[in-house]
Amino acid sequence: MSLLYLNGFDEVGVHDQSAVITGTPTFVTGRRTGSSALRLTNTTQGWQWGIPNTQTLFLGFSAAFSNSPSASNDWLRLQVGATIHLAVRINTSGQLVLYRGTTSLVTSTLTVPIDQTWHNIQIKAVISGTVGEAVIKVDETTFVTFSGNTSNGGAGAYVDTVLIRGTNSGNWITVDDLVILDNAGSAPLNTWPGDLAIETVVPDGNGDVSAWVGSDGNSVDNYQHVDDALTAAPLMTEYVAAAAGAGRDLYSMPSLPTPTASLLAVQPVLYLQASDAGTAPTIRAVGKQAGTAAVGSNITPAAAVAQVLGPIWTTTPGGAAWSPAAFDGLEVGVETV
Ligand SMILES: [Ca+2]
Ligand SMILES: [Ca+2]
Ligand SMILES: [Ca+2]
Ligand SMILES: [Ca+2]
Repeated sequence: MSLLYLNGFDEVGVHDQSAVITGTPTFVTGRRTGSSALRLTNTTQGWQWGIPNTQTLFLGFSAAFSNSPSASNDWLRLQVGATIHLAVRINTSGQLVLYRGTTSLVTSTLTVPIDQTWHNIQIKAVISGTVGEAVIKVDETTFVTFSGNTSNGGAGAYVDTVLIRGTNSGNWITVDDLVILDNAGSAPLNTWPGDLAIETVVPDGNGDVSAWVGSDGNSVDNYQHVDDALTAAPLMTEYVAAAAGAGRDLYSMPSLPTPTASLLAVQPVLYLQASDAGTAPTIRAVGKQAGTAAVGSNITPAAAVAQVLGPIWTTTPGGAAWSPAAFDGLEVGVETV
């Protein structure tokens, strides 16, 4: 792996089922027009991801801090199970404080503006009892550097859980455009991610194949049932459906909102539900571009509607680097087998 996780927090009210959410975070206007972001307003509100065991980790996101964050509470944790290897706090001056468990390691001299505006934050962590490392950059400037023991209590020398949470009642942290990488694979997705944007787009037309049946009872213009902005439940007033063996349903995708940007990866996001009590068919996400298809791993939909993250495609189905033009030619969809 290289890019382990990404989230643009654009899907208001529905969340990837791999995340553990505590409290009731809210969604607010994100960094870009039409985008949303995650807001955490106290320590009871948290958003936690499980990732593969990772010793060298890069984390990138943008954050905005409101008035008076509490230096008493972690707002970021890198954990193995419930053990906190590294944590970050921020005081009311905007100084970042790096912790190993509850032991303070470094307090930054520089300060993050507590000004409710976006700042890009990047973190490198190497978990080790002897040769560990932690670096925090804010808006590309290094704020914190630490070398030594980053492994709390001798627990596994890796991270399997990333948690972001609020620090203080009523004083929010807002997070957007979050990526988690390791140092495997090839550049640029094996190192500092830089300031990335995660755009959420929906289908804009029919693809090559329309083998599923839409909620209007036919297979004409199926894309119209999967083209709605992901803003509110219920999710299944419009849908496409299929039994086992139906084959593919593919949809064309729009041009990206920022066509001059470099495109690093694409991830399909599915909302799935087994519609009756029988054995649900196996579903796979499909991407097709320039005549070549990439197929994700098997998914068994649950009885309750759930957001399921598809594969992270770091190349086109044909193995080429992504470009905005390549994305414009992509068809995304599903198949049953
Ligand atoms: Ca967003
Ligand atoms: Ca139709
Ligand atoms: Ca629609
Ligand atoms: Ca297109």
